[in-house]
Amino acid sequence: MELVEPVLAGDRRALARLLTAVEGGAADLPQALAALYPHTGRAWVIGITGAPGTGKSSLVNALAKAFRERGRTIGIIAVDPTSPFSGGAILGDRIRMRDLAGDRGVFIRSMATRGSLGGLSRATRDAIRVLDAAGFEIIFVETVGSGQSEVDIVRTAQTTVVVEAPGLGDDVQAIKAGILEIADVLVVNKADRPGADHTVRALRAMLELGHPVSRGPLTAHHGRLMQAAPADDNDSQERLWLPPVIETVATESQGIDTLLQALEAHRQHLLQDGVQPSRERERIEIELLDRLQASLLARLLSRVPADVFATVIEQVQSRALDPQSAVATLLEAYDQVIKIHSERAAS
Ligand SMILES: Nc1nc2c(ncn2[C@@H]2O[C@H](COP(=O)(O)OP(=O)(O)O)[C@@H](O)[C@H]2O)c(=O)[nH]1
Ligand SMILES: [Mg+2]
Repeated sequence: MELVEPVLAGDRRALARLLTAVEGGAADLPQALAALYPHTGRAWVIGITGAPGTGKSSLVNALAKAFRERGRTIGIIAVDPTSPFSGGAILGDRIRMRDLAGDRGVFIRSMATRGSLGGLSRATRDAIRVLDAAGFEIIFVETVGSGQSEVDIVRTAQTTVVVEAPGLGDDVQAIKAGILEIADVLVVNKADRPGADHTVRALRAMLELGHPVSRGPLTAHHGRLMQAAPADDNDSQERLWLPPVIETVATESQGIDTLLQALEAHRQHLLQDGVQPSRERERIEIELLDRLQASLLARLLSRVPADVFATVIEQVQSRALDPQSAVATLLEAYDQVIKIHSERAAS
């Protein structure tokens, strides 16, 4: 793909075109991504997740400005699976991020889902890599934290921020979605609204439940990075990180400096405490399993005749076959096709 060289050279139009290819799929995309891959792995990927309206876009805007003032270049990917065809939400994000418009050190991209959410998480990973290869130092990924697929997308990040806001009907929205476990930093945004203190207390209580204090010689001061006592053995790499809870008013840039410091502290934790390599290895494993699953399924469906699949569905519906046996039948059908293929090839 002729876009690879210009993207590496920082050409923004080539970058935009390549990201469009990532979203829509292009025949020579795999080769382009393969060519870019050796140039990736330098960016710091920060995931921002939370319920709609908590202020994620506003926070990304404020954080991006603050990091720009410190000379860092910023890529922003806003993932919104709820608006499949570039609806108003995406336009809203663009407008809210107008403060950053015209700054060549910032690149903003909205991604909407074309196909499945699984496809979206693959496209998001690829988009992150493209921005990484293009040289952006910090990449924000904003996602709506409402389900497993969004959690999967967020897992791509090195540092994950979970955003809450008071007065959204539920005390603490993140608990429902089960994303509290993956939070490295918790933000209670809209701290100018009534009930913010209550939300902060609820989150700290949840964290206390989730973090066994018996894990080390630590005192339970939440909202603060806890340094584990110097380890006697060198192999006790993973020091305990307790997610701080930070109050912000994104629209007024209040609390943004504190949040930025917490993010930097987490980055240091990843780099200095030897956490990064094992985390990355985990992410790669998850990604490979994810891609393998999709590829194997696509391969199987391309080989098993559609009428065989239809027959099996009917059999399950008529109770002649249970679902797990149906899967076994389909796998056998696939093995048969492969066997016939290889016998033909051999003769
Ligand atoms: N009062 C108040 N409003 C905010 C704050 N942050 C964001 N908002 C507003 O809340 C709405 C949703 O913000 P947005 O950033 O789009 O949320 P997102 O859906 O999570 O990305 C917008 O109207 C923002 O102006 C805040 O700290 N305080
Ligand atoms: Mg948003």
